[in-house]
Amino acid sequence: MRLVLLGAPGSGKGTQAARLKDHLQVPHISTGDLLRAEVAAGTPLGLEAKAIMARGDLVSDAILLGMLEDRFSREDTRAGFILDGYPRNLAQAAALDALLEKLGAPFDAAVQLEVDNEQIIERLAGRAQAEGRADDSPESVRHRLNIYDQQTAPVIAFYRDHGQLTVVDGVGSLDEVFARIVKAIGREQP
Ligand code: B4P
Repeated sequence: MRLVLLGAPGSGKGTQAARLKDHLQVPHISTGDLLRAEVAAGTPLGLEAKAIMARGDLVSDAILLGMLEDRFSREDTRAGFILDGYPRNLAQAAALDALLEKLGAPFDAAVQLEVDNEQIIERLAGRAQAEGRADDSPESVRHRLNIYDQQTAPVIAFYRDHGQLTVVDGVGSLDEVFARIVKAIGREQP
């Protein structure tokens, strides 16, 4: 299963991907986690990304593509993958298509987790208190939601127009949302 997980910041992509990876037995590739690992390790890329991420802006497409090519060159992605946090704009969607075509493995499903902004703001405020992530400050969350509307919503529209999108209600308990996703992709059984 090659799954692309889409949705606004805080819609639960990372939360559900962590469960889906065990269910589907494929790696979870989170561009946010890859970037945070670079920041934590203090690499040149991480130093560049740190302030951009804290503001809630998108890190450059070139950096993201390089990271992704590197990750997809690893053997474990042959079995499939759950891609979380990418693509976030139309240029990234085109780059992903080209990358997967090169690997001879187009994605099977693009699932959008749909959650209203009020709930998102509430969730990220909760995470800001629990984990203190710099980009969960109210100012940064507002900015991330604006970027999502301007840059990522067109990706969703593009996949919808091409009949590649499945929309799943992302509001409810973790178990409820998980059950909806596996049903939507026809993988209730592992
Ligand atoms: P991400 O790491 O992708 O962060 P996110 O959008 O906040 O995460 P997600 O939707 O996965 O939310 P989560 O499950 O954690 O990106 C962070 C930054 O990295 C970006 O702003 C950008 O700077 C950079 N970046 C990443 N990818 C990039 C790209 N492709 N191009 C350029 N830049 C990129 O859930 C959030 C909270 O909700 C958690 O606290 C969770 O416990 C809670 N929650 C989840 N499901 C819930 C439910 N059903 N009910 C109640 N709470 C729930």
